[in-house]
Amino acid sequence: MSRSAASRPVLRRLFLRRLFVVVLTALGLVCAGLSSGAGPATAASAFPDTVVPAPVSETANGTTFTLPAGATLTSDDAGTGGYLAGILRASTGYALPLTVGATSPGTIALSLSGAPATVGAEGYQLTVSRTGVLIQAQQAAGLFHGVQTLLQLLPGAVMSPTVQPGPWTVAGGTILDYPRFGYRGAMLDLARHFFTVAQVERYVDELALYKINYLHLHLSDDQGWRIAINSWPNLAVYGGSTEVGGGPGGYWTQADYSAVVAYAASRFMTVVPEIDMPGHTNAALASYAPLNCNGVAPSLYTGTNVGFSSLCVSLPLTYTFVDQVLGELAALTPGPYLHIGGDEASSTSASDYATFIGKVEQIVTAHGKSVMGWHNIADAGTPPAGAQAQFWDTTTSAPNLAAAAANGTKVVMSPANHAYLDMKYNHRTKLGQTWAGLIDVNTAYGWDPGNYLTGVTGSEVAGVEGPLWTETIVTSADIDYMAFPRLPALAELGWSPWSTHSQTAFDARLGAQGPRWKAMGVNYYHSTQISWPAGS
Ligand code: TNX
Repeated sequence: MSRSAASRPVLRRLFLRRLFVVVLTALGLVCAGLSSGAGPATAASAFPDTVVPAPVSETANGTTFTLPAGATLTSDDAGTGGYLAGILRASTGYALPLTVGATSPGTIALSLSGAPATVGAEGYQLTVSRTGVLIQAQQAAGLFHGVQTLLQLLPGAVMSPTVQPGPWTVAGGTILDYPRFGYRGAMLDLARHFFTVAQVERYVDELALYKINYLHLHLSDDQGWRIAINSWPNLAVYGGSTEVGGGPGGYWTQADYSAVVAYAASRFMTVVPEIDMPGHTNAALASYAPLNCNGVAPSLYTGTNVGFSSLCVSLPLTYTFVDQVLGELAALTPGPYLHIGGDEASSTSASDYATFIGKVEQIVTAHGKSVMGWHNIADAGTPPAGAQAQFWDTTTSAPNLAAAAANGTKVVMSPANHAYLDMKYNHRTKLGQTWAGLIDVNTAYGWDPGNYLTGVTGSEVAGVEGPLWTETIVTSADIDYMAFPRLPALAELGWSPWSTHSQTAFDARLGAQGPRWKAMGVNYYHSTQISWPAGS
């Protein structure tokens, strides 16, 4: 018997075995598809479940793409191309030359043509083939969000600022994605503790990873005034000179503020500045005696009580003050909203409150901006057209807000017992407060912003926002600890269709962020509700 004849049965057996495996695999894929029964999402199980917020639809194609050392980048948007190149060059060590507006696509191509109309202003389509990656969008914001998804499909080490070994492999397939809500915000309180431009830009970079598109800055409160106002210089110089606990405080110049606005814009994030009124105004009242009804300036305040201060509603100077402050802020702010606060005005009578809020709303409108305020502004009647009211309470009903919503006011959802990033995770959490409850990941994720408040329908909801009040928050490490991992939970509620909502699937996707935060040096809370990959 020749050697080849002897090996023939072996070959046949091998062939049959391989055929068997192929058939089984195909059957498995079909069954997975049938059992999930959800159209394009059926192949999602074959895509690694690592993306937060969950995309609208994913279809795996069974191939993989590995970034070669000689890869090139092309982008129709210079800023977003440069952003991606910066991250990839740092961690891969590859040259990754970037061409802006090239006619033929690079290995990774960001293109403003050919995206399906369904992606809208912020969505994108991402296609990973064996040879490259194509992100298509209608607008640059969509390219930026597609880039975030691509980064989350790559190994977590891609977020490292230093060169890592790779390989840089991505599962092949197509993702089609766009947001459920147009407003996906995060708020930082600069008043209780002061934060520098660099600290806020760091937070902006972290928020951008989760497709947050509004940055709300709480710029004034009882304990500090944080933005220079040329017509009222003592506000910043004196009113900004301390903070909770009596530290030195600080303030931003107008150039500082503009730098943050521009930096946020480079991450497709719109700044919403807040001047909280008529309560939460001790720093302003301390800076200018004539703003007080009795003409006497109170002392600066470094405690954490709320509800003791009020602008003087009957004083004409109050409205000159508001007009000049909001006028300067409006001129510095390209975004559509000025946030006028309006919360916890317990030292202002109900009728004074209504008078004051009504006048301030007109001032905002006169400066060409739309009103945003805490939901209490609805107690003063329906705000002007284009307004947004931000729900912050722990109830599920707010009748005046529902009435305003029925009259056209949009609602931003920040229920304190789910969305407040300054609540403790559990009783052992050193930072934070407990008045709205303890909020671990499951509580942060377990609610539906579009179906939460009695009498407020999904179409009346503009979106979500995670406020981070800073009575107990002092450093960037503190910010990280309170925002991560809860902020991504809120970001997913704001972006992903409710049909993708699943605590178990979310927990797995969230766990996949651990190695990214580790690579970036984000000081996140290792919630015991999540199984974090070893070493993260
Ligand atoms: C309530 S909720 C506040 C803030 C505090 C926060 C602390 C709201 C609109 N106002 O003044 O900083 O609680 O959690």
